[in-house]
Amino acid sequence: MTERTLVLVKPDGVQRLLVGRILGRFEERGLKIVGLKLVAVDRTLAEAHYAVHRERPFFEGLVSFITSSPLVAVALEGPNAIAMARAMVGATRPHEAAPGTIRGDLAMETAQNLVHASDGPETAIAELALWFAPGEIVDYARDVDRWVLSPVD
Ligand code: 3AN
Repeated sequence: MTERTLVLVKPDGVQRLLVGRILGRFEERGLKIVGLKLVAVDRTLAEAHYAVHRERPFFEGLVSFITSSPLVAVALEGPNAIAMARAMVGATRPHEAAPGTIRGDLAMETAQNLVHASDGPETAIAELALWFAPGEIVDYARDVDRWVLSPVD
């Protein structure tokens, strides 16, 4: 099933010069970039994005981290894109993230774990609407898809 999901390369990824490498992993896998932008996140957007964590002790730290420096927001499309992006990102706590995942290869700390990826269909829809205005997500065909995607999909 074709899905869309939100991935954020968080401020640590931008500051560590890892944007190209992280986006490259998704792109090489075959996920289609359908939205992409650099965002200086304000407190309102940060609080909306992390609303489910509002009562958690680390909420304030999350908000101050994500507003501390720009991040890159990307909308990815593909079959099972939500689960695929989550699997590629790896476990929340980098010491539990499998080698070969982004966090398992590149991150050390939970509070600086480089990437966010939507965790389910409803979250993906809500998060894409939060981060991208309707015209900022673009439908287009890729010639390469006849070599990447099953023709019956
Ligand atoms: P994930 O990003 O893997 O979906 P969530 O949704 O449980 O993980 O947590 C959202 C973000 O909150 C994480 N990416 C991480 O940056 C931060 N976070 C989660 N748990 C902790 C914690 N115990 N201490 C500090 N930050 C945390």
